[in-house]
Amino acid sequence: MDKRIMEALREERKRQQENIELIASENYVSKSILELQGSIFTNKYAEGYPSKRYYGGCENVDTVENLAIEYVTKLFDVKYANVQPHSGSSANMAVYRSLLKPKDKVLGLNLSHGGHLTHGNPVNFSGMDYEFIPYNLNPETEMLDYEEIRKIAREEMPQMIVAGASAYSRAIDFKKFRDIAHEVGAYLFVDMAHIAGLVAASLHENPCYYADVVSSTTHKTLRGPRGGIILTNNEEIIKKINKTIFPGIQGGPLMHVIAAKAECFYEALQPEFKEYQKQVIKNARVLADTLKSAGFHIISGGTDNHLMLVDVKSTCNITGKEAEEILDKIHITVNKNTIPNETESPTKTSGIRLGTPAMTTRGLKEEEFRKIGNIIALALKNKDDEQLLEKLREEVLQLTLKFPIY
Ligand code: DSN
Repeated sequence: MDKRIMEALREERKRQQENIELIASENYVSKSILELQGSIFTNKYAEGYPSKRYYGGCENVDTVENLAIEYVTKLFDVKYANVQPHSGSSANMAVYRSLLKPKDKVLGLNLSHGGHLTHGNPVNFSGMDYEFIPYNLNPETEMLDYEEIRKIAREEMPQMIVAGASAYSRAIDFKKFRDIAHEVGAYLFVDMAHIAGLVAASLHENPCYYADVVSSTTHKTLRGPRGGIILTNNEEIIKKINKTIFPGIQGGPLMHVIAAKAECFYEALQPEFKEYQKQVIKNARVLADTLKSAGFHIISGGTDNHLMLVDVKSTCNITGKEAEEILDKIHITVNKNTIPNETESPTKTSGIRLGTPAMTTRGLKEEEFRKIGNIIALALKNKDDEQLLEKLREEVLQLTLKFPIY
């Protein structure tokens, strides 16, 4: 292997081992998933779908794609699945292109209120190709306001309503979304990327029971390889989705990733996965409570899922960017994040987003997360005390040493 690439790999292994990883969308995959993603399935071209390929020699990749479909439809109790999207963004693009015409009207959660770029942000293809109308969180509760969404839907009469978020810490009521969509004759599309693992473990309402179509990534709470999926109970919709994914927007599927997705869905069907997800939620509650006790404002007052959004500006008078950098110094990895009614630019922000899936995989429980909350609070409140930061850095290294990554 090239020496410089090998060196980067070595350094990344060291970073992942030594750091407390709190990015809510990251996780550590199993050794089996790592092995499959790095396997010889990467050598194979397989344009098309199982038994309908444009290349010979597809008998083994057909097996893994069929297994991925079998396991994922069982996991989410849904009839049809496309497991080929290379990412969440390409899954979402396929959904829009299958069900909408350019310039159709769509409702989506505002990015700075917890939405995602592909839910209609003006700098993203979704905001350019369709007329997205953003909805916001309620200014008082900092939670989704279903009456307000209904009001906007009635005024705008969109062709589609998108539900789902990247930085929203509360349970989402998909039934309410479905009722609103029905009322105005719109498709309901749920992007469950962040909460897919919780849904798989029956710890969050399953959007497949309510939405016309559901997309997800496979690498967040679901703890699989990086990639996307699309699910639906509607035969006409899956036919359109399949055509849009291939030959519409993608060529050859990444068969090594699909093999790893199959393993991910298999792992998520095991009883241990539910125990893992229960611990993810318990750990998030402890972390949020610890930070609240230290005086931090948690957006919406707490969390029902795997993440929380912390307003660092109102407590410590620092930006999210500064908070990210301070925590980086002591080996805690987080991401700056806009908060509702943001006053800073997206490159600075007033908040940070924290999630528990990755460190829960490493075996951390409530006691460790209480400790992490206290370390974060001390570091952010004493950002210029180099001696204290050094002591906290040592504490983090001692903690991560006890929980090896592989
Ligand atoms: N960028 C991802 C996240 O961190 O939530 C969403 O795609």
